[in-house]
Amino acid sequence: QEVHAAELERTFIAVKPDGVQRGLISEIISRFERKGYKLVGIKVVVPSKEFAGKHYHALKEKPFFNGLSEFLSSGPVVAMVWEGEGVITYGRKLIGATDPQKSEPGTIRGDLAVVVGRNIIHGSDGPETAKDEINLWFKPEELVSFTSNAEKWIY
Ligand code: FUP
Repeated sequence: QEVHAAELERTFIAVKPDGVQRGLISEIISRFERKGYKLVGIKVVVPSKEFAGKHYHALKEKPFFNGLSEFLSSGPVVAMVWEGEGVITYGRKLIGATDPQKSEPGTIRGDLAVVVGRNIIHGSDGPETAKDEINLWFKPEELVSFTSNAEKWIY
């Protein structure tokens, strides 16, 4: 096993309003936690439509942008930051393809969602967006840094 002194990778994950309404918060947290990733920030928020638009700013030219921003702001969202080796890329794997009709069984969207407009979860798609999204949703003091006892059995 290796000693990890360097800061571990972090990603932004959100359970969207549909996932919250359907009671899937713990199911989603479980999948990341059991994999071996570490939760370093979490809160429940109802984002404003303006805030949702900021979150999805890269999609502002898309025809579904308005509906998407409205949907994200339609109820409570569970905003999280997860940490661990490869968590950005592997987190996307756990989540599955954007369209749940195309997500593999075994993935969160594949197992738990049916249509693209209600795909229950968001995950940053790369290191830059991860940084931007974490900064958008969280203040630095809302995130913790700690070593869990399990870590020496994971790494
Ligand atoms: P993802 O990173 O998998 O969430 O996918 P995108 O960033 O491409 O899309 C963000 C969200 O837009 C999706 F989660 C759902 C919504 N969307 C639609 O509603 N219709 C589309 O055709 C594509 C995406």
